[in-house]
Amino acid sequence: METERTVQEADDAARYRQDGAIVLRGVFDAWVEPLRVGIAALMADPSPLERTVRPADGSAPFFQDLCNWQRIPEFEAFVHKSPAAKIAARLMGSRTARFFHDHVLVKQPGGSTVTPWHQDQPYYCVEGQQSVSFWIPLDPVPRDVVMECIKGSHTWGKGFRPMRFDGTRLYANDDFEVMPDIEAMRPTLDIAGWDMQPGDAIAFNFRTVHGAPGNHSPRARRVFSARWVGDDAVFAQRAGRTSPPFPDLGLHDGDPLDVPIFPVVYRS
Ligand SMILES: O=C(O)CCC(=O)C(=O)O
Repeated sequence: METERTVQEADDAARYRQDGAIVLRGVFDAWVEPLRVGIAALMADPSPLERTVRPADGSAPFFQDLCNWQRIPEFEAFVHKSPAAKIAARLMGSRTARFFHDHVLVKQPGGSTVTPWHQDQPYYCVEGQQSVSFWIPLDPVPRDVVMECIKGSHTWGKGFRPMRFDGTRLYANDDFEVMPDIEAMRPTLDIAGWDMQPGDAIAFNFRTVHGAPGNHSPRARRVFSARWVGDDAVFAQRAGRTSPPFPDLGLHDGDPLDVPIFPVVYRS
């Protein structure tokens, strides 16, 4: 039994490094209820980083908030006590797993907001190959509503221009490439997406190109996303305020991400 699990884990890690996105079934089952409680508390008292998109067509909003793990006890418990850090280290092939930040994304039923195709790394003040986000749904999410990931896109060797979800540029000037028309390229790409149950997770690299449709289902799509980096993570000075912003780190381009706000939670 133990051997079977070890083989499965090694297989997950190999596929993760090859595809840049995999699904993990049931790994956070025990955390579904606590994370639901945490999200309810957050939505009742959002942070200054909250940004809710209200679609022009009057359909339901897309609530987002970031970096709340230090004030929402259920999120803090997830960071320190769930298996996430250990799984992250294994998938990244890293000795350590350092927590980067949490992100809550709630698409209310019927909301038309599409999450545009993007890579996360250019939004962040971090560079490195070893990274993973766990996209953890707290409601059942069918394949036609779920976030999709382009397999292998983390190895394209490209950084795509970060855009705000309202279509404006995140940095006034930057050297990033414009994201190509992924929908037009769809037939030529290997795009992964899964039917998801609460407690499953999509694990994906910060360089993996991903996006999500609007929530045309009759139920909310509550997601808790937990983002981790590995041994090779360094601070990246971007051309403007990153998302999320970390204005007072006192780090320079290329410095290890070694500050208390990004704690090492797992070390093998
Ligand atoms: O949930 C979504 O709509 C998008 C999620 C996403 O872009 C992310 O977690 O990086």
